[in-house]
Amino acid sequence: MEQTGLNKNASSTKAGFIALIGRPNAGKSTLMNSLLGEKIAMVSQKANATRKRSNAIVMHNSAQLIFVDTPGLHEKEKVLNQFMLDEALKAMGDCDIIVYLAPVTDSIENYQKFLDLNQKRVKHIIVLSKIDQVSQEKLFKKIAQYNQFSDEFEALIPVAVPRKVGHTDLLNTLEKLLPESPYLYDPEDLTSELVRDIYAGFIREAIFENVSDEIPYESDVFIDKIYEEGKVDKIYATVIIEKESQKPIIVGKGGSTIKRIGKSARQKIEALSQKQIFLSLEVSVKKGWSKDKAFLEELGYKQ
Ligand SMILES: Nc1nc2c(ncn2[C@@H]2O[C@H](COP(=O)(O)OP(=O)(O)OP(=O)(O)O)[C@@H](O)[C@H]2O)c(=O)[nH]1
Ligand SMILES: [Mg+2]
Repeated sequence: MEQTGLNKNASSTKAGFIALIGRPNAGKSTLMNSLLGEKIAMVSQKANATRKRSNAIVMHNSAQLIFVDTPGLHEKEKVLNQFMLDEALKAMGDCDIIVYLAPVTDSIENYQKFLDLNQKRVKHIIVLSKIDQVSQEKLFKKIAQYNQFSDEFEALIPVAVPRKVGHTDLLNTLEKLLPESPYLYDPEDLTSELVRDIYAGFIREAIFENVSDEIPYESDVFIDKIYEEGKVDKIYATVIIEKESQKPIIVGKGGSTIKRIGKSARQKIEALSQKQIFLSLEVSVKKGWSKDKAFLEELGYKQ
């Protein structure tokens, strides 16, 4: 049956929220982008890239799978880290199904910690990620370890994003587990996120790519304004950093680093929007921003 618009016939469709949960760097955001077939979430080789929940709406047969990407489960220290952990825990409690992602090289102890955190005992699937990085033998050994807990999970699916290994299997399994429901969003929508949040993520991704050490973790991005002028979308954004001493690093000699960040972010935004983009980046120092609750709310860290 062809679906057009919101489907009111609850008996023929399925829909629900699927939280992507796992340690930092497990590959949650990468998998969400890959299942959607569009890059909307920022990704990094460095851990603790994702800071707030975001979602991707994936249509599969007659099911609407709403994937919720979350910050990695990690030890808390700062206000921002506490926010990030709470985001993940809330997503776990609010969803229909959890996909617990663990790189195939990860220790099984982390899975046991996850089981303790899943206090509402929401149904979960294990996704063993990055299986392209190990031999078959190592993969089978790891599967055997997880299988000791087979009463706990609904399915275990090995996945590798580069060749989309395991994607159809994962979507089919999730479709079976989802409740019957009318669609919760327009099937044409890719996400319910605001464009400004997606673009801020791409600018953060470009910062992660271009500056090392602590700056990616001690910075954030605020979109000041976005407007259309002729065929061009104009975006004005501010990069917030923690210390005056970080300014020359992020700006670079003659502005070279901030220009590189801007160019890379612009290309990522253009790839998604399919429009010509003008991006202007300012740098502003705000000491202690990641511990300032009111300012964090301004940046969109609201629960
Ligand atoms: N080889 C390989 N690399 C992968 C795969 N999936 C993700 N990666 C890489 O793993 C790194 C981390 O990916 P992310 O998607 O940012 O991980 P995350 O779980 O969202 O991390 P946080 O947001 O920090 O919690 C990136 O460099 C990805 O390119 C995979 O299937 N194979
Ligand atoms: Mg992420």
